[in-house]
Amino acid sequence: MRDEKVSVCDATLQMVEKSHEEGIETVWDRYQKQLPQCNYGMLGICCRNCTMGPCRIDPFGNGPQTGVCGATADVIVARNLLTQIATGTAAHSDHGRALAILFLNIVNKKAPSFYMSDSKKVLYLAIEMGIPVENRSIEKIAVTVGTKLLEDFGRQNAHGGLHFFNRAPEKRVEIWKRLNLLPRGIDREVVESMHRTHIGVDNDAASLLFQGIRTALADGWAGSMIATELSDVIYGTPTPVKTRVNLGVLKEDMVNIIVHGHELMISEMIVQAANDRRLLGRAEGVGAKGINVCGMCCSGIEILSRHGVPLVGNFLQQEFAIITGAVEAMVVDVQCILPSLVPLSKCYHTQFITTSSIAHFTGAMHLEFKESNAWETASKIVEIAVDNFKRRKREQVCIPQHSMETIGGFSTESIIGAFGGTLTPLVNAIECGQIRGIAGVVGCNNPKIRHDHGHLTLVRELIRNNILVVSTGCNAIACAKDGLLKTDAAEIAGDGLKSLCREIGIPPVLHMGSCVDNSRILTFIGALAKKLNCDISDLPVAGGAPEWMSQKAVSIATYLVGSGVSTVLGVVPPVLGSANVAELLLNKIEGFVGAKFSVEPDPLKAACLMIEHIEKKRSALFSDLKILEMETITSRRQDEDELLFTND
Ligand code: NFS
Repeated sequence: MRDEKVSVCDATLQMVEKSHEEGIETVWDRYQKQLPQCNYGMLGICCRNCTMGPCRIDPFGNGPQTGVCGATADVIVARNLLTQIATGTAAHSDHGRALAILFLNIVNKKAPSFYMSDSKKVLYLAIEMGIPVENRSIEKIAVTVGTKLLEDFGRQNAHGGLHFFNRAPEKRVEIWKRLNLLPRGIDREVVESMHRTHIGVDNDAASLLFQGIRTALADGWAGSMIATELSDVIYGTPTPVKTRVNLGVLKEDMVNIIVHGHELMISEMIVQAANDRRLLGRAEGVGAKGINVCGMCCSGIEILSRHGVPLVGNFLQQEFAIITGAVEAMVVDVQCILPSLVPLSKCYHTQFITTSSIAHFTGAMHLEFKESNAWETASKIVEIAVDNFKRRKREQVCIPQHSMETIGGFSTESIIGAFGGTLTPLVNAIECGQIRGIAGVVGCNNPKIRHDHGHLTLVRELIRNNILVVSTGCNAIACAKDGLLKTDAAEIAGDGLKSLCREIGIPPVLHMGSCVDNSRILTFIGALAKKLNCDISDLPVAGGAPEWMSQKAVSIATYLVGSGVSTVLGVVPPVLGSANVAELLLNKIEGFVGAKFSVEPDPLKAACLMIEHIEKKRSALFSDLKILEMETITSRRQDEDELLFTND
């Protein structure tokens, strides 16, 4: 029997059924086995930072109210949250550092398989960073750009300034300066956060939380932004591109290779190797009609945005791709890769291959990817996948016939380009009430929430209420599978947004890339605030993360709030064990940074919160504006859980 409760995605449900028939354990089975989950952990009031513990606080006030060292619930909760933010920032920023090093190696001719795809962007970056460009070769300019961006990781004080913070409007920078929130260097903030969480260092919840904001800002406006900008320079700045999404992009008669994770170096090279004549000939030799490279999660988004490579699915679909029985190789790098994929692959013929020096999985084949051996390693991986086609167990193969056409590739540049090279039409559309404003909806899947239901319910309600949605990461994949990233999805938008989409020729939900590319959203709203000569917190914008789960998501939500964007979370973060921390995050913080967190597991109610916030900001920003009626909840449609379009 199909367990409809776990997902709204038909392809996924079909594979859940297959997993049950074949006796395969997946993420939802493991989640059930964990229930009931530890309440101390959920409230954030357990500490195992030192070996006087582990300690826990009694939330009912009957037992201990401090750890052995004397740390209160406030300190323990804030310290745990800071650790999550530092981890998320480290993950995004290490990705950025890898790209900065690769970029310098490319311009210094030490990475022979790579080249600069967008040298115009190098020039723009140089001008933006105040680097002289007159009478200098692009190579020399590029070396200075790369060196200066790499320096942002090791910078020791805020006075030198991290390079992209000037993309924020002056009013925002003033707030950061006043609150001492300007990060000094990316690595410095992560290290200092870890230092502060050591036993007996920072024992004040507010102090810990403000360090969390400063660290997260170093992620959004520096580590992630460097990653995005240099990905564009090396691999090309995305422009709108059509492709297909969902498990149905796997091909029964071809060698299927999935690239999964977050970095581009390996996935780009595998895409190239899969077009190599020798390897195509080899595929023919084993009876395959070709080599089908597909993406998963953010690696998939990166190659989708740049080359239109089909995408298999989002975070909770990674196991089900293997369960189709049709995947010859699952090639992974870093982040969001379930360790369960190793034993799962062994139940099928799939070769699970790890490629990163920092991400080893016990029992996996490891082929380390380096700049110096990129082409050789990619070719070897494709060769292994091709040869593995012969081992495919035909009786195990079942590919759901669900895939959806989608449009990706909306970089900040291409969105502004779509509006004719200026933000004026967008501002006019908001001022005259054609649309209310903009929502950034982002984040993961989480087995605590019905797969994709939070994403789709929230996004549909927003566009129905004339809010343009920009989306990244696993939210964008959910929207893509549902057809919301096609231009004809404007049909279910409110009349104003529908007419704007038709005029401009865009979908009502714009796919801005991977999670690291949330920095594109920051760049975009920074430019919008400058255009309107206001702070980001004055803009009619809001953030939403209905199904978030990772530490990176904690960092993203924190830098959005720290940048002035109020953000609604669909999963309760582990902070409720401290009334003071919860009060600070849900209310008091607004008095400092002009934005706050909200928690609302019901996606329709979350939409209401976002719409009300956006409308409040819009009316404060423009006088004489047309007030738009809300169409939320009361307009809840009977078919809210059905897919918008039938898969074609
Ligand atoms: Ni983002 Fe990409 Fe997805 Fe969540 Fe993971 S894949 S970086 S963290 S799960 S959105």
